[in-house]
Amino acid sequence: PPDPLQQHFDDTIARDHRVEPRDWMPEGYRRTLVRQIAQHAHSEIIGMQPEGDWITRAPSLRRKAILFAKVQDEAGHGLYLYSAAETLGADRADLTRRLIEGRQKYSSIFNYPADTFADVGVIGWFVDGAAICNQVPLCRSSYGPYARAMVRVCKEESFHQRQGYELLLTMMRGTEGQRAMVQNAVDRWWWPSLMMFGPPDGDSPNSAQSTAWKIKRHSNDELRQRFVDMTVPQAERLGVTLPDPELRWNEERGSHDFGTPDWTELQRVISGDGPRNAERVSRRRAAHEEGTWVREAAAAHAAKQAERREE
Ligand code: FAQ
Repeated sequence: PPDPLQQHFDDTIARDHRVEPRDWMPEGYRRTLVRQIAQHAHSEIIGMQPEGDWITRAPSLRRKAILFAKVQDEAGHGLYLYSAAETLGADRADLTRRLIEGRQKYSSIFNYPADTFADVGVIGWFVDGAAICNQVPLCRSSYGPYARAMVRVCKEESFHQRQGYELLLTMMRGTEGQRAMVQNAVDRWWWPSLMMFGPPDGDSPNSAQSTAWKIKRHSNDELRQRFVDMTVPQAERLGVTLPDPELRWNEERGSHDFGTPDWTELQRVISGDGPRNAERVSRRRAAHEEGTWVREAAAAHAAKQAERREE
């Protein structure tokens, strides 16, 4: 006879209803979600570093205030996502330990350096733009707490994307040197941004199952295509060239054809050998260790409060 719990879960997925924390779920579903949500949370937190490097060097008070707010938002997204992982029984301290011991992944994109202030703009435009393409469909992901978190996160990401693009528009109206700085940042971030969507579909071991469970709603290549189609007209408006000689409009497909990212580079960066992997993780570890006293103080305070309530 069919297992009634499994049957209920299958029906929930088939009807496009949401799976909630108290519902029974297959162990593989839980494991996949913890994996993806934890990687996503780690990406937000590690992702504070490349732009965070520019907070003290922002060229004006206005740019500094914007950048500060943006980087703080990323921290908020990370904490929000760790909470979503906790609804699946994951332990936040354990997830952090896995990150700083190099046992859990975070997005490849944050292992590249932000060399100039134009990088801040390009990160907003490309990296937040790619994050939006990837995350808007996750608002309809089958797991309730993750889907709901994505709604709020996407709203903030779209502000992030606009601040980046606006920064670049301003630089493009500036000096020859500033325009060159923007083009240089575009050249360095374009291919790594395309890699954010993951390996090509034929080489994506998790896709079939995650799609069947409606965690993923579109394939890695579909979302990559959507990002390219969205970004090309923005590049034209801005007056920069995307560094891909194969990039052209395909009338028949109603989409852009584009070149192939260097997939060996993605594998290398994911496996720890990118330009900034060691620095990103060691800074995360140092911040965690320096924050020990804060966590201890907060725990002591909470214990005292609980004791008082009992009295
Ligand atoms: N980097 O079978 P698939 C942000 C791994 S946005 C590193 O295709 P899946 C906002 C993958 O985990 C960035 N690893 O896997 C922000 C898997 O390894 P595993 C974060 C990658 O899960 C902006 C293996 O390769 N966004 O933070 C990458 O079905 C600006 C095989 O791949 C998310 O995490 C990569 N690029 O699809 C913050 C979105 N690609 O776990 C600050 C949620 C693949 O089996 C500043 N995640 N891998 O050992 C997802 O949508 C999916 O997990 C994918 C990968 C699409 C990333």
